[in-house]
Amino acid sequence: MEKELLYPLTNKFRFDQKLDGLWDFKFDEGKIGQQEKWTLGLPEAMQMPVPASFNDFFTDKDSREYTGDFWYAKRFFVPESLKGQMLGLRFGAATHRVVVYVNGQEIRQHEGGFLPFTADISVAVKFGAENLVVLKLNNELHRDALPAGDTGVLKNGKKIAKPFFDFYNYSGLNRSVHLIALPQRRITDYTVTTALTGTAAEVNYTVTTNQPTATIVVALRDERGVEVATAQGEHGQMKVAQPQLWQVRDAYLYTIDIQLMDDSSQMIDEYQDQIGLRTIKIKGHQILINDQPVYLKGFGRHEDSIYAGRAFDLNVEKRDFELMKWMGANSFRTSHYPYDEEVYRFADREGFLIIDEVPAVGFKMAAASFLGGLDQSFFDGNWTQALYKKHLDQITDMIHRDKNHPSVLAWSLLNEPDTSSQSAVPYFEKLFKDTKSLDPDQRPRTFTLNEDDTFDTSYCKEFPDFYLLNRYPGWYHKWGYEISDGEANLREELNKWQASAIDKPIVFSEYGADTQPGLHKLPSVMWSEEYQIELLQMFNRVFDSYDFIRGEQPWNLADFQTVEGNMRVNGNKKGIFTRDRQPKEAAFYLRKRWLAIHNDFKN
Ligand code: CKX
Repeated sequence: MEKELLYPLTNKFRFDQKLDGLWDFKFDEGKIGQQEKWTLGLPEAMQMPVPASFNDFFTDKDSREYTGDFWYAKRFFVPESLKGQMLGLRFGAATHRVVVYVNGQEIRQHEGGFLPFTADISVAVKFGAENLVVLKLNNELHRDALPAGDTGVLKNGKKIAKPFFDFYNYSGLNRSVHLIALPQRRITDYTVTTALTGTAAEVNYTVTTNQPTATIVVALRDERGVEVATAQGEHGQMKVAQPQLWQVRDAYLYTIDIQLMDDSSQMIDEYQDQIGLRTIKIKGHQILINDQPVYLKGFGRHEDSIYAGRAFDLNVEKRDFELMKWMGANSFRTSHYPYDEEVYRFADREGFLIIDEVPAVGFKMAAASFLGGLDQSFFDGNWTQALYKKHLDQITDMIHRDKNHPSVLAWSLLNEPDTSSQSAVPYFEKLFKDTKSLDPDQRPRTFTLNEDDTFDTSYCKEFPDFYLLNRYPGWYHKWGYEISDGEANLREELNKWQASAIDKPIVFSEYGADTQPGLHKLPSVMWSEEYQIELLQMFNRVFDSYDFIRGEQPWNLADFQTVEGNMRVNGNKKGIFTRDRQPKEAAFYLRKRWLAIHNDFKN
């Protein structure tokens, strides 16, 4: 059960109940919890909402910045009627590592704060009775963990998170916790891929179960509920004549219904999901969806909002989708970690393309310069072996979790790693080799190239199937009145890509200017609303001059929280929208551009 990541649902065979709400919560600065038997309940606990990051609720800084161990606990009732089922607790995310105890018994450990995991609690659970789940979390940052950073200690003994990345280390149970019950004999996973043949679509599927002798029956139904294809067996193909394809911003979803039958043809499990029929290819410098070229317009985003930090909030998500639709966007990157599963379900429904990113961020010592600069190659460090294992684990889980979403266009395996030294090459060689066959849909794999990793300096240009460039002329260099030199330098680099033998698309996955909403200046000055527009105009001029640029995703959809620093005024202000999701002037400019650019722009 612990490797199963199917999204929970309730039906005749399966049970899903969210345990969201108020949980007990306690910091454990002195690391006394274990010894004082907090595994049996938290003494004098405070109340903490779940899902939420704990940080921004507090009014004192020691609590907000707390780094170390902290505990959550909740009592929950397990009905007698679930007896005989496999009982589990499924955590959407726990930052960054956790030990799970049920009724005092240790059940499992997990590391990785942005992906779900299930604890099989069958051995400890009491039926028809109240149970207690206690969690010991830890939010420290390390160089051999994702996302990468250090944990420092102040002279007063308090720990401090020192991220090598530019988003706040929001911590806690940021996503829902589910109590699930599954049949003992069950479907454990499924995969679908699509091939297009003339006017038909072939849906190739694989179903895995823990019952090798059971019969698997699969059906596909259209949006009216009409059955369009069926098949039997653990692998197979369903042919859909005249399919309604999943198209960018024009989604169509079929329901896949998987049934498991025992020897006497009795149904023993059923799983249903929504899938889209579409293909993805990279051909020359084109990104093709259903063999049609698509130009990406969208954003780098964050899961970030006031009060609850990095918590998944359906309301914020709904607003973000409405904003993206209003802007004329068709895509986004889950910078810099896999998002809550509901995000992908939204995107499936709305026809958005997702570049799905693993939290391999901060793999660059210079990124620590936000905090004081450590100039050595990240991949020369003695931590890379331990890190690699966690990195591969998290890519594996991300692909396992998200592989059936029609919205997922590509896998971003790292953000802004240091690739301008030879020592990165073995790590990348291994990473791209080990991840090659993880996705049955063989989606393109990529990573973002930071400013310092240019056409001339990056040693890892051979690896991605297409390129994501993060570039900041006009902001981090050649800023203000010098922006014209920034444009010239950018063109110089792009001319080199163009003149090279490389024939792959480039998507600009980050560029932007921090902007204080309401600050106006004529002529413009950095931080003003006018300057943000001028910077976007400069980039757009450049994008429109090169055919191989096949997408633009400015940084960021909305302002977001970061660590404190002399480069940040209460967070990163490169949002096209404010943190409370209202437009800056740039939104109106960009909207006009994007509404005039169709999905097939440049073809
Ligand atoms: N790229 C020079 C990664 C993002 C940051 C963005 C920024 C950087 C820029 C790297 O996570 O927020 O500084 O605005």
